[in-house]
Formats: sequence, C-alpha cells, structure tokens
Amino acid sequence: MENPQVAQIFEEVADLLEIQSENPFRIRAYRRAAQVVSDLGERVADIVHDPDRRLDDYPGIGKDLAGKIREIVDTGELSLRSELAAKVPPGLRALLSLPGLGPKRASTLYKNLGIASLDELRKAAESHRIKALKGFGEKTEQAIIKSLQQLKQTGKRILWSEAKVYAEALTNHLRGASGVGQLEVAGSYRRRKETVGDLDIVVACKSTSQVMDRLASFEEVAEVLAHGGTRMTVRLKTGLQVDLRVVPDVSFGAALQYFTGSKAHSIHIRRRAQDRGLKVNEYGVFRGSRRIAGKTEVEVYRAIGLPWIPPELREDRGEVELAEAPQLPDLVRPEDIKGDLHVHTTDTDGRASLEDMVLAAKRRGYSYVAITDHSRRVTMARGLDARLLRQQWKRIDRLAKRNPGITILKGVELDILEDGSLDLPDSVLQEADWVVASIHYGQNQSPERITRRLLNAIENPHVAAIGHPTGRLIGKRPGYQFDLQAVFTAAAETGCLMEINAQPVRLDLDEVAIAEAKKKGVQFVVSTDAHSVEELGFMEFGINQARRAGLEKLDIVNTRPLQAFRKLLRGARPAKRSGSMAKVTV
Ligand code: DGT
Ligand code: CA
Ligand code: CA
Ligand code: ZN
Repeated sequence: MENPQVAQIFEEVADLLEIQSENPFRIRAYRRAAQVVSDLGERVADIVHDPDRRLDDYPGIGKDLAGKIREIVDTGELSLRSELAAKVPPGLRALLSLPGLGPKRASTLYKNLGIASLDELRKAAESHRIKALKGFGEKTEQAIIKSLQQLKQTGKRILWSEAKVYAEALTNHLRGASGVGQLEVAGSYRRRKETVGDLDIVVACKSTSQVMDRLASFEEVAEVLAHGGTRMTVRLKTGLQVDLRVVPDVSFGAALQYFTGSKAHSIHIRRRAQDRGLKVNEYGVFRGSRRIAGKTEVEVYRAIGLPWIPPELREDRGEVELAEAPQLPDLVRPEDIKGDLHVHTTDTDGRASLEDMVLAAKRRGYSYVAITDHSRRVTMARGLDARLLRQQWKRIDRLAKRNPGITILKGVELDILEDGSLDLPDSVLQEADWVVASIHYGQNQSPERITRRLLNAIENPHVAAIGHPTGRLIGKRPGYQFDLQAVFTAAAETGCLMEINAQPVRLDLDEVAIAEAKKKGVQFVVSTDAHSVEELGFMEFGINQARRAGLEKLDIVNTRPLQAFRKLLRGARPAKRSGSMAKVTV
C-alpha cells in the first residue's frame, strides 16, 4: 500500500461526504488527511509496520487519523469509505474527474436529472438538458462536452510526482531479483513529463524469468496483462500499467534510448542514422549486421555523431539540432537552488508555523527563503490585511534576530483583484522584500481582461514575480486564457519575473510557455508554493519543468547567492537595495 493510494481513499471519503452535503469541516478534515499522507515523504505502511514508531507522532496525524491509516494499511480498505460509497450510485464519483465539476454540481446533476455516470452526462449535455439547470447554463454545458472529449483522448494519466512513488518502489523491488544489472525507468517518466501514462522499465538481467517473476510478486500488482519472451505488462491495483523489457547487457543503452522516446525524438534519431548508412533499434546501432554501439546511451548518440541528449529535452523540439551545433543547454539542477520564494505558513492556509517553515528551509541548505502568505482577498485562507502582514513582518524581524542561519525575506502573495487593481496599497508593498502577485479570483473573465490584470501587476514596480501565471490545475482545470506574448514581453521589459510553480498539480508555467518566455528575455523563479514543511521538497518537480524547457542555472534568479539575487530584482526600487531585509549572520 503506497501513500498515494491511502491519500486517494481519504480524497474519496471527502468527495462522498461532499456529494451528500455533509459537514464542511469534516470534509476538509479528510482532504487535509489526504494531503498530509501524500506529503509525508515516507511510506505510511512502513511506519505502521514498525513497532518502534507511532503514526501519531507525525505532524498533522492525530489518534483518529492514525487509526484510519492503520485500517487501510492492514485491510486495504476503509470501512467508512465503503459505507459512504454504498449510499451513492457507483458512477457518480466519476463525474468529479471532469474539470469544473465539483461534488456540489455532481449532486445537483444527480438529483435533478438522475445522471450517475459519464455516459449519462454526455447524453444529457448533447441533448441540452444541462443548460436548463439552475447554476449551469449554455457555457457550462459546452465546457462539459469539451472536457468529456478531452478525457476520452487523454485517458487516465497520473502526475509525475505520483508516478515517482511507484517508479521508485518498483525499482527497489526489481533490484532484489538475482542477476539484475542496469535498470532504469524509461518512457515519459524519464523525460520528466508532467503526467505519465504508464511506466516503462528497461532492465539488463542474466535471467529473464527471475526478473519477470520478481515483477509478478510486487505486492501492488493486480493482474499480469501480457507475458512474452522479453516483455511483460502488468496492471497495478491503482490501474497504472507497467511495461517491463528485459534486454542483454550489450543492448541496454540502445533499449533505454529506444524506450525513453519520445516517439518524435526517436524518429528524428533514426532518420539521422539512416542518412549516415546506420540503423538504430532497441538492440543497438548497426552498420550492416555489425553492432557498433549499444551498451550505453552515450555510445548510441556518439555513433550517430551527437553528444548525449538529456531525456527531458527529447521531444523533437529542436534538441537534435542543438546537439549537432553543439549548443545543448547545461540544464539547471536541483542543487543549484539557493532559496525558495513562495512559502505559506499557518498565518494563512499553510500547515506549519512561520518558524518551522524557516527552519525547514534552512535544513534544506537554502541561504534565503521568502514568506509569502496570502493577502486579504483570499478570505478562504484568512488572507492578511496590511495590519496583520506588518505584524508578521515584525515577527520575522524578531526571528531573524534569533539568528536562524538563513535570510528571511518579508514577502506576500498579493492577489491581483478582479478589477485589475492590487490587494494591498503601494505603501505596504514598498516595505516588502519580495512580492509575488497571483490571480485567484475572476478566472472566467475574458482573455482581454485577464491580460490587462496581469499587465497591471507587472507594471507595478513592487511586484517582483507573477505567481502560477496561468492558474491551471493539471487534469482538473485548464488555465485562464490570456495573451501570453503580451505578458512575457512586458515581463521582459520591466524585469518582472515569471514563477515556475513547483506544486505537482500546477507546474505552472508549463515547459512550452517557459521556453517562449525565455525567447522573449524573461527571467524565472522556481518556487514550491509550499503549504507544509514536506512541500518544500516539491522543488524537484519545478526543476523538472525548467529542464524540459531547456533552462540553465542563470535563467533562474533563485540559483544566485543572496547579494546577486537582490541585484537582479528590478531596479525601480532603490529603497529596497538599502535593505529592509531581515539580516542574519550564518
Ligand atoms: P506515456 O506512457 O503515454 O506517458 O508516454 P511514453 O512516451 O512513455 O510512451 P509509451 O509508454 O507508449 O512508450 C515508451 C517509449 O517507447 C516511447 O516514448 C517510444 C518507445 N516506443 C514504444 N512503442 C514503440 C513503437 O512501436 N515504435 C517506436 N519507435 N517506439 C516505441
Ligand atoms: Ca510510458
Ligand atoms: Ca508503455
Ligand atoms: Zn496562489
């Protein structure tokens, strides 16, 4: 039982409670439970099975939740979930997988039109029975039809962060088979794509049957779908499929290259090989019948006259040409990051205190961290007004005096309001060390209005960065529409930074937009938007996205040491330079 499965059960409980219009506090408690479990950074099953440890010693886990987690780990099920599920038609929850259809709307659809499956939803939308419902309308009906089509096309993909849990568990498990040599998870997972369709594992092993038996014995396997001479496919209990290819050691690099893809990249590589009278396949690079490369990927690329290309770039978006030049970027690495610049605390909707977040950032080895709680408009998160924000900044000053060994930037996540104005006056903003401005409300406005709002924020010299610039939530809701080009141009001209938000469900901007912004001269900040100590670890997901966009260390301002970082903040604020920043000696 892996953490995402446990979290999924709590999410489902929350959904089921919400469909039944249960107590909102109870609903929120289960959502929080899901979040705590997925953030834990350690398998809850391991903690449960370890007699020396207690689940309720972990932050956010009380007695009640600990008992429920234990029940799930021990029985694979939560009796509360099955009781609740019995009261709701089985297909109804599937409606929630559609972007924009929350539990409230789903239950309205069920109560008024008897819709309890995606199929019934499609029929109702196509016969225009939905737009007649109170609170739905023509626009919503069209959106439903559109997302049903998208759902069909994409199938079920999981976030890279979730795939990682299974990729690592599988890798560890398979290494336990005797005779296993080189082993890698290839495919979109290795390319660090934001979502993953299935896992593709390539392994060199002396004994094919040993490694295949070992895969079949993985405790999460639900079903063996195919079992051939060198290839095996299984389905895990969560529905995730895993393809295993067993190859001879001399072919490992070629197989890894082949199964890493992408398909478009591989086609380009094969064409290039053909032009040189060579043939590339999963067994090696061949001149006639002679294998000239195959044991390592470096060898494979070298055989066709190229340096090794990082998997993140293998999408045939110009990387082969860059390799040829040779002008491949020296991609940014997680260890290049010197500070996190989007962090929440319990002062708004974070789950750890100011001090805990600061100390956790220090433990990560950062030399600075910006505290950016929500501004007042975000009432759901008890956003801070000028008075409360200044109080927090005073506490930051006091904390800094106690010498925590890290510089704390006094910041705010400033709401860009529906009318385009900013949620706090300049008189407050000018006292901040760091302002990240974001849109949370009015996301359905016309692209013109959203563009105007973003440009307004960018034009304010106190705004250092735009947070999660498109507002998308992967698999849940598309970003709001606006003129990306105009926004990037303005950002480049003013020196306003674009955030690459590392929350695995956001990864906002996406890599295509990042690359476009870079072309226009935009600089970036990669931040976690952490709401807990564990979420500071999301940095790696943001770095994945930056790498896929081809960013180098110097494209990202929070790779710089503090002094250099501050110099890069836009020049319109000389007062800032003299430093209101909470000073700390290390
Ligand atoms: P996914 O799983 O949808 O997230 O995306 P990928 O890229 O992992 O795609 P997948 O799992 O279908 O295949 C993994 C890689 O293996 C793919 O990027 C290219 C390679 N591959 C798979 N099947 C074929 C094939 O029939 N021909 C060629 N040339 N390559 C293939
Ligand atoms: Ca795959
Ligand atoms: Ca596959
Ligand atoms: Zn935000």
